[in-house]
Amino acid sequence: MSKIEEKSIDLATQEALQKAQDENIKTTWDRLDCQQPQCGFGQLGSCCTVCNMGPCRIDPFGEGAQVGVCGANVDTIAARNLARKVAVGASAHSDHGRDVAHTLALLAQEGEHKHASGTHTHNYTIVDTEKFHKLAKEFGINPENKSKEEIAKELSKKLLEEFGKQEGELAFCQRAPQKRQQLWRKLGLTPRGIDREVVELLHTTTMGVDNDYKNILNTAMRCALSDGWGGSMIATEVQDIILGSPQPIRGKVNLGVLKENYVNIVVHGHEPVLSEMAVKAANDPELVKLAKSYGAEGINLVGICCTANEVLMRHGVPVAGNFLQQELAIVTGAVEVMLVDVQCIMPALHEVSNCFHTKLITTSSKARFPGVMHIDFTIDNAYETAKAIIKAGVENFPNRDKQRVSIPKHEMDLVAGFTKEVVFNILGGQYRSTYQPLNDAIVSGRLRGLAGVVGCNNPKQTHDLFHTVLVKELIKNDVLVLQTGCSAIACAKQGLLIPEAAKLYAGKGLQEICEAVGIPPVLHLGACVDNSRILTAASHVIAQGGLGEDLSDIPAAGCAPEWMSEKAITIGLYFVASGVYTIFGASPFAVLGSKNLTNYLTNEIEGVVGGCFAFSDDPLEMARLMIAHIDKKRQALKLKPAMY
Ligand code: SF4
Ligand code: MSK
Repeated sequence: MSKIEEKSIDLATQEALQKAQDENIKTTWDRLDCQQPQCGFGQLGSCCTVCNMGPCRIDPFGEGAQVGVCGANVDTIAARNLARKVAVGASAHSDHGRDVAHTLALLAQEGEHKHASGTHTHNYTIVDTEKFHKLAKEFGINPENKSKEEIAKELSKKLLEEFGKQEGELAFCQRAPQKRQQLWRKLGLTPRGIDREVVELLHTTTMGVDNDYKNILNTAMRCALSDGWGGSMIATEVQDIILGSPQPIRGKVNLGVLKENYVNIVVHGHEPVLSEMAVKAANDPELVKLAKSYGAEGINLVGICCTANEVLMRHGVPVAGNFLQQELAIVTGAVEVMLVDVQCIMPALHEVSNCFHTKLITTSSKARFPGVMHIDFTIDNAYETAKAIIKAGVENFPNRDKQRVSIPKHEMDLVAGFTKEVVFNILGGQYRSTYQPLNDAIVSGRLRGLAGVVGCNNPKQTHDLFHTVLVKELIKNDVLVLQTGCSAIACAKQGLLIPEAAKLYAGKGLQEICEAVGIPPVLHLGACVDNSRILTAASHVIAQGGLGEDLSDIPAAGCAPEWMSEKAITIGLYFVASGVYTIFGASPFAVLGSKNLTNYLTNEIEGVVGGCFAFSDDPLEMARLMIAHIDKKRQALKLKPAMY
């Protein structure tokens, strides 16, 4: 078993892990130890369970079986395995997008009901009217002389149709540069309907259908694009409309945001529709009064994972931690309720919460745990549900064992909320929103380029180490870093998401820019679905001019250094299919068993779509590779070398 300092670089995590160890509470790191050695066939992607003639596995040393019972070789098997993960990742993001679009539809219905009955029943409203009207126009709806309910009804119908469409092109593909759209059309990669692409990918990867690994990859890319330029983009856009578009906002991050004398409620998962109501309910005077009657000073709502990013971006709600800290928040002994929705919620939370007074409460009919309290959340009972959950937390406060409470004192400031619109405004000034200063900075070489660093944590790597080392190296070399998800939380904990970080860590060019406009050298763009913000921001960079005609021309690169989720693979593939050079960290997705597929993904595919993958288990090497790629793109554009 490795030492605690080898498990995480984060001091709060180390302290909480020590407490878990002292109290003999098992965490993900212990369970990883119990899994050793992990299956070599699984790691190489050369095991197939697609049909009941198997499971089959291909001998990597060329001595044993080289094909499965049906005759599938390792290229087919590895490509199918990868593709199925892409389908799952796309379905997770896109189902999230569907639920948010559905909320918009219900909002319209309830609004109509309100007009008819004169009563106010709904919990949600249109918060960002400007974005709402812009999006309506993008979908061919003229908002003039229409009530917001009428527009919401028409718009939600069109958005929901994006999921079930059988032909044509997803509407948001038109946001991509013309050249990229043409390439997708030429290659047959333009997604038609979101659900259709997921279903088709699953179909083609079943036994006895597609055996051409390159063709399987094409189908997978179309599916991944239906996530990035479809489901995820719908989630981001509609969340901004009904919950408000983020603005730069200060917040705090790490386990130290839990408060000893308060009722602590942790929201965890991905869909912000309920947690938005939880934020309101935590401030409900009736519930605050109740908390005080139990001896607490108030109610402290904090977040984990992407739900945390959502409520941070919109309300400045503190972030307790990223993926690998979910169990540790409970281990502090100070959490009354952990409210979970969907995705990235470890099944182990049930057992860990049973070691304390913490109530784990599930809220989605899609994500239930046996024996765990479930309070079903629906859009029309949103506020009541949130109140009931917060109340359960307040009533649980007296059950806390004060002797077992130990909250690590570590917390850090951060600034989040940098959407594509915000970057537009900040760079161009309020009256001249433009990306020109950003493009000029890249052209002049003051800024070397852009990097997206995203994704999860994985106990196979030292927690937060890769994110931090990589991002520090990038900003040192004048690369402006855009972040989402648990990666943003990792770097925030290390103090990289505050404007002051520019002086401490950034190269001279990036420092000058950050100081001129008052931004951190690392910009937090939101949750995992908000990777779609990176796509639209990059499209604006191209539209602004001077940096080529396609996304693949921009001096930019992406990386998921500590990834673990299938969703990360889908994100990686839609970035590659959009023309971005993308590195995956220590455990490359399981394709290495197939030399052909690995070569295709890391080499040949660049000639097809302009982007490709690289795999590395060294964060400094990742940075070097990304910077070399950025410099290659600068040369191709005939730009001067980086200034400093
Ligand atoms: Fe084996 Fe082929 Fe069935 Fe896969 S599809 S389990 S390789 S027989
Ligand atoms: S939450 S997908 S662990 S980034 Fe989006 Fe974090 Fe990865 Fe989940």
